[in-house]
Formats: sequence, structure tokens, C-alpha cells
Amino acid sequence: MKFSTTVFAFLGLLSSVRADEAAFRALEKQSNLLQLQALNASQTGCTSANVAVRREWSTLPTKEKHSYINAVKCLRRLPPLNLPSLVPGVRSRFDDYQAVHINSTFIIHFNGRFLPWHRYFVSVYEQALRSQCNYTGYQPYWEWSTFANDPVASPLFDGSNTSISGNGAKVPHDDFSYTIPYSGGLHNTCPAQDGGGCLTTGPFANLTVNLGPVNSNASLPGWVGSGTGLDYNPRCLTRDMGSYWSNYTGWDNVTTLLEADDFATFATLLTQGVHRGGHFTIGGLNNDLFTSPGDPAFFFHHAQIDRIWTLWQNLNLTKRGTEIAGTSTWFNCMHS
Ligand SMILES: *[C@@H]1O[C@H](CO)[C@@H](O)[C@H](O)[C@H]1NC(C)=O
Ligand SMILES: *[C@@H]1O[C@H](CO)[C@@H](O)[C@H](O)[C@H]1NC(C)=O
Ligand SMILES: *[C@@H]1O[C@H](CO)[C@@H](O)[C@H](O)[C@H]1NC(C)=O
Ligand SMILES: *[C@@H]1O[C@H](CO)[C@@H](O)[C@H](O)[C@H]1NC(C)=O
Ligand SMILES: *[C@@H]1O[C@H](CO)[C@@H](O)[C@H](O)[C@H]1NC(C)=O
Ligand SMILES: *[C@@H]1O[C@H](CO)[C@@H](O)[C@H](O)[C@H]1NC(C)=O
Ligand SMILES: *[C@@H]1O[C@H](CO)[C@@H](O)[C@H](O)[C@H]1NC(C)=O
Ligand SMILES: *[C@@H]1O[C@H](CO)[C@@H](O)[C@H](O)[C@H]1NC(C)=O
Ligand SMILES: *[C@@H]1O[C@H](CO)[C@@H](O)[C@H](O)[C@H]1NC(C)=O
Ligand SMILES: [Cu+2]
Repeated sequence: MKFSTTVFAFLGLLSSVRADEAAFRALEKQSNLLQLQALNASQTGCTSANVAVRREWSTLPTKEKHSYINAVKCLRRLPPLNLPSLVPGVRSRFDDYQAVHINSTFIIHFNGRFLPWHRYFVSVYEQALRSQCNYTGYQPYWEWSTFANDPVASPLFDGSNTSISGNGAKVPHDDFSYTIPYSGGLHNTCPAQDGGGCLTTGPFANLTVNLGPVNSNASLPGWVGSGTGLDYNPRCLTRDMGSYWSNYTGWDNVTTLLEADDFATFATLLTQGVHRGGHFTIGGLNNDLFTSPGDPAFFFHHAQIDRIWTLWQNLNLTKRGTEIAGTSTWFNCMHS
């Protein structure tokens, strides 16, 4: 009797897990259909047959994974476009993107620009991979929910040569604890997770980060500027992966987001939940609000953020296609 009770409890757990994913998949399917209908009706020449499609990393054929990884390595070999007089630390085209994010941090987060700016950012990076590094695919995304129980097991982070490298080396380190500057005291924490050191596996083992960290004491909200994170400071990329914050990126969390009624509710929930959840799941440099695009993983996380926004928009494109909220000022009206 005891045995069968346990079995039923176990089956009940499994089916509730599946039900959570099923609720999300149903909304995803409906959204995709509405999007294709809107696309076909737009008569722009853009149809379901020729539209660009971003995919989950785990669904890409091995050859495409290698091709993506090689394109990122190519960006890291190309010379920077930023002027050394403005960004003394920049060493490659890859660094250019991180420099722009650092400089813009105070005008693109905790305000109405957060989602559109990062949509544009991922798209420009994706175009650079294609036009400057011969990549023929699109920016893949990291579907957090599939891997929320064990993030390091994701094919994106499993440390193989078809991953973007795994966790950082396990080294003793402090808990993550950071008060966002000029936020009225918004504090983020995460207990020390399973890494903390440099990457040791996969294609980006020992990857060097040249810019940051930003001394936020020295920068008032505005342009960050030279001398406060844009100088040359080579060190290894760190990750500190674990599942403390990944419990904010589960199927119930993404489903709740798709059910939000208006942009302000959607964006606030997203920022507090899955956005922080994904960054802190990776940890290390990803915990840094200014310099996180120095980790190639940044673009997979933000491609997924953008996907969730797209799915939400297409559920009522007439209203949500142009809906926005907030201002362009740091922590003005968007208390998240
Ligand atoms: C959109 O148009 C294509 C042909 O151009 C067609 O194959 C597809 O079924 C249409 N999709 C929808 C959702 O109407
Ligand atoms: C930061 O951005 C502003 C506005 O585009 C620009 O004027 C300034 O030169 C940038 N600073 C650096 C260091 O890139
Ligand atoms: C891209 O492909 C072209 C044509 O094959 C080649 O000339 C060029 O060197 C390639 N660029 C890079 C960055 O690999
Ligand atoms: C990737 O790993 C496989 C299996 O270990 C190996 O056969 C292959 O040569 C590796 N490819 C590269 C580009 O390192
Ligand atoms: C990373 O760098 C360290 C120190 O320079 C070196 O000992 C190690 O072999 C490197 N590892 C890889 C995978 O390149
Ligand atoms: C910022 O200022 C606070 C308070 O003066 C100080 O405790 C902290 O160490 C400073 N941080 C940096 C990075 O200088
Ligand atoms: C989930 O996240 C919350 C908030 O960060 C934390 O208190 C809790 O311990 C986490 N739960 C698990 C199972 O990791
Ligand atoms: C996300 O999920 C966690 C754990 O189930 C829950 O505590 C939290 O309230 C959820 N957050 C959102 C924004 O749905
Ligand atoms: C879309 O939003 C508008 C405005 O709130 C509303 O009138 C309409 O019913 C919504 N459409 C759907 C399909 O939910
Ligand atoms: Cu950002």
C-alpha cells in the first residue's frame, strides 16, 4: 500500500510537470499561428515560407552549432570599431558590443527602453555574425524552462565542444550580493553556486574579458564614460552556475508572463522573474548589470527574453505590437 501511494504521488508530480509545460506550449502554438496569419496578411512579401526563424540551441544540427561557435570566435578576431580614445580597453569586434552595453547601461535598464533596446542589440549582433563572419543561421535561444532543474545539463552549457562551454571551475567564493546603484536600494543576492572560476571546458575555455568592471560610484546615471569600466582589464570569463535562481524560469513562470494583460505588468514580471533568473543561473560575469555581454551566453538569454516578448505580443498583435510603458529614465516608473 505504501509503495503504491508513493508511485501515485510520483506519477502525480510527473503529470503536473507536464501540465505546466503543456499550458505554455498551447499558448506558444496559438501565438505562432496568429503571427503567421498576420505575416501572410501583411502582404510585405514576408511569409511563413521565408521568414527568419530563431531556434533553441539543442535543436540545431552539430554542424550549425560549430558554425555559430566559429562565427563568435571570428567576431573576437576582427578589429574593434570603437575608437581607442573613447574605449581604451576594446580589443575586438566582440568587445564593441560589450562596450556599447556598458556605456548605455543607465539608459537601457529599469525603464521603458529595456525590452526594445535589448531586442535591437541582439538583432545587431546577429547581423554582425551573419554579415561579418559568414554565419548563415540566426541567433539561437536558451529555453530556460526545459533545463530549470539542472541548467548545466543543457546542451548549451554541458561543456562539450558543441556547447558554449560549461560552468566555471569550482573555487571557494563569496555569495553574490549587490545593491543596484541609484535604485533606492534594490538588492540582488544569490548564494555561492557550483562554479565561480574561469571556464575550463568547451570552445570558450579560458575566454578573456577585456572591459569592466564598472565602478558605479564613479558614474552617475547617464553615459558611463572612459575610466569607469571601459579601460583595458584582461581577465578570464567566470561563471557560477546553479539552480537557486533557475526556479524563477520554470514553465509556470513563462506561462504567467504570457497571460499578463498589459505591457507594464508583463515587463515588470519579466524583469523581476525570468530576466534576473537567467542571468543569476549563469552567474559570474552574468551577474554584472554592466558587463554581462562579455559572456557569449548573454545573447542566448536575451534571444529567449525577446522570444517571450514576441510570443506575448503575437497573442494580440493589434494592441501589443506597439504597446510600451515607462520612460527613458533609470528607475522612473518601472520599479523592477
Ligand atoms: C501563410 O502562407 C503560406 C504560403 O505563402 C502558407 O503555406 C501558410 O499556410 C500560410 N500560413 C498561415 C498561418 O496562414
Ligand atoms: C557613450 O554614448 C554617448 C552617446 O551615444 C556617446 O556620446 C559617448 O561617446 C559614448 N561613450 C563612449 C565611451 O563610448
Ligand atoms: C567569408 O566568406 C568569404 C567568401 O568565402 C571570404 O572571402 C571571407 O574571408 C569570409 N570571412 C570571414 C570573416 O571568414
Ligand atoms: C569535438 O569533440 C568530438 C568528440 O570528442 C571530437 O571527435 C571532435 O574532433 C571535436 N571537434 C573539435 C572541433 O574539437
Ligand atoms: C587556461 O589557462 C591556464 C593558465 O594560463 C592554462 O594552464 C590552461 O591550460 C588553459 N586551459 C585551456 C583549456 O586552454
Ligand atoms: C562605493 O561607495 C561605498 C560607500 O562610500 C563604498 O562602501 C564602496 O566600497 C564603494 N564601491 C566602490 C566600487 O568603490
Ligand atoms: C528559489 O528562489 C528563492 C528566491 O531566490 C529562494 O529563496 C529559494 O530557496 C529557491 N528555491 C530553491 C529550491 O532553490
Ligand atoms: C516563479 O516561480 C517561482 C517558483 O515556482 C515562484 O515562487 C515565483 O513567484 C514565480 N514568479 C513569477 C514572476 O511567476
Ligand atoms: C486585443 O486587445 C484589444 C484592446 O484591449 C481588445 O479589445 C481585443 O479583444 C483583444 N483581442 C484579443 C484577441 O484578445
Ligand atoms: Cu542589458
